[in-house]
Amino acid sequence: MAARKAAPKASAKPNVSADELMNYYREMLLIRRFEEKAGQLYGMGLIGGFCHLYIGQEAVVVGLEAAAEEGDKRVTSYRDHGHMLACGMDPKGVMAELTGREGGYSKGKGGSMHMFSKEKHFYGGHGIVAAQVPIGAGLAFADKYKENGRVTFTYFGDGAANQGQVYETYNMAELWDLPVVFVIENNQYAMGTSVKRSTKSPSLWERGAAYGIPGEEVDGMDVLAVKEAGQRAVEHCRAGKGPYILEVKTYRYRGHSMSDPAKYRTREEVQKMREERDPIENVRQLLLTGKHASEDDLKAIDKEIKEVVNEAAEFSKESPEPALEELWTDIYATEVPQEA
Ligand SMILES: Cc1ncc(C[n+]2csc(CCOP(=O)(O)OP(=O)(O)O)c2C)c(N)n1
Ligand SMILES: [Mg+2]
Repeated sequence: MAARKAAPKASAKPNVSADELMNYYREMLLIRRFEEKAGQLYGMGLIGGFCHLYIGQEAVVVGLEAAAEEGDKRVTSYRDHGHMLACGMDPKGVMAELTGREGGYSKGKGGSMHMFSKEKHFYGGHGIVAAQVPIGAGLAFADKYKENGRVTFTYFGDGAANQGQVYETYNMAELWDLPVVFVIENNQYAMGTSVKRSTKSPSLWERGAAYGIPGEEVDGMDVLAVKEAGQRAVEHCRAGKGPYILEVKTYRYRGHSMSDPAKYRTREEVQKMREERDPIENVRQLLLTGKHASEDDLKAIDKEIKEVVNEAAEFSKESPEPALEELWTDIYATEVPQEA
């Protein structure tokens, strides 16, 4: 099947209810405030190891989660806090994992890059660039085998898109018509290498054509455009037509991880994105101009969300470090989990 051209962008006056807009606003703001707090805790020495913030990319996961149904799965890279919050994982459990505490999703043994939730069908959190891509196809294979109608969202970056295992996965996923949405979060940089320096062909989604996988480019700073594209992708997968690729054009405001020399782009470039394209500010403007909320309403929401995040930070400080015996648990699976 031939890949098709990018879909038109969402209209300026979107056909969306006030409640829906408000939900997107809250969900994106929760990710932003959570990540700001994680950055602070890192600065205070409370988070060890690596920590990759998602600030700027919030519309990607929030838009795609709006296209997901109960039971759909997701798997992603190390830049994973936003994905966990957007699929409904508890901010307390995520923050406590970041600080390496017993109350964390991996009992404090996994840290920022290695968290999982069977309940929310979140399969990690993977530190090896692109390793999650074949895992995503494997999850989709299981669903196809079980004929349960579920779809797997497999997220990876523009840097990961140059890894060989992505293309082995594309081939098998299309060959077996697996229900997997490949989401390329193109934030324009790998660690410090811009897409322009690493990639000859400017369009990453079009590579799917070589394998017969359709796809499209999406404006990742526009949550409504992401949701619409997500719905097209999910519909394709659920209809049994195999995988679909979404190349979501986004931007990260912070460094690659907490140590980043920031020499590969200008401050002005980052500032321009923040001022002109911020995904949360875009929805804020839609809420205000549509008279769905007042400045005061939005301030109250921000306050509420900051409280949720502060509680998560408190919980993560109070939760004890895992006991030494925990070193010997959760290493091997002794039985295959049975899941619907
Ligand atoms: C196989 C492998 N090679 C290199 C690294 C080091 N590394 C970690 S993140 C990264 C950049 C990946 O960039 P991208 O896929 O665009 O994701 P982003 O960080 O922008 O979300 C690299 C090279 C790694 N973790 N794994
Ligand atoms: Mg990138």
